[in-house]
Amino acid sequence: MILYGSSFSPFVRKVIAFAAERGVALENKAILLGDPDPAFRAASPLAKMPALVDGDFSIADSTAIVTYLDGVAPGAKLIPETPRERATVYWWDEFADTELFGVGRRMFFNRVVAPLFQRNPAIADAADADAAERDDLPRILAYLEDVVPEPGGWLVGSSLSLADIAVASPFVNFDHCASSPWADAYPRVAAWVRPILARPSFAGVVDSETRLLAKVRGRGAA
Ligand SMILES: N[C@@H](CCC(=O)N[C@@H](CS)C(=O)NCC(=O)O)C(=O)O
Repeated sequence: MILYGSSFSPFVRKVIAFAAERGVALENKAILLGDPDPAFRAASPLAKMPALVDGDFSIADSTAIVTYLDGVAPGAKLIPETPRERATVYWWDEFADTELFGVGRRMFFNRVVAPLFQRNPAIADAADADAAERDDLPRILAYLEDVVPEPGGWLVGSSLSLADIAVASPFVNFDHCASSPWADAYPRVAAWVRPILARPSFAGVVDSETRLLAKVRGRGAA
């Protein structure tokens, strides 16, 4: 299977980690935002990453992709079957894709993507990144601080699920670009999310992102 996208996108990283947890081998074809690659465009009608191609089947949207992977891969599922657990997993997935991503996008785009990857500081709105971190991130992290399980616990049920993977993924972007370490102010969130990001399914991809970012920062642009 081919996965189009850059792992710097929390949506793409979510799919990569999910596939690794489910033992699905993906060939990751790195693309840029709005990439003109015809194969990517054919798989992603809205030109958003990620998109997946599996033989003659293609599908875009991270949630649609992980739902497909969970269905086709043998072994224990990461999206539960029971109505309440399944609904709750999708609620967390939506929380990650909207609330966490919404704030993270303003920080990561303006501090990393525009100035460093796109070499276009003119479109980087530093004030908006600061406002997102100062005014909006605390509300979301304070909510999580109240509801995350004890370290070693899971957001839904008694084992790892899509919920944990989806909510953990945007934290990598916060780590890449937050001006003050969020973990100091939200210790329960940190104690829950750190072990998830240390799992092999996340660790490899996070490490390669961190190394690439250090290189790009070292030379001032991509
Ligand atoms: N709901 C989609 C969102 C995907 C998305 O917004 N991806 C961003 C990158 S983080 C993108 O490709 N944006 C390009 C654009 O909006 O043109 C998903 O879960 O995959």
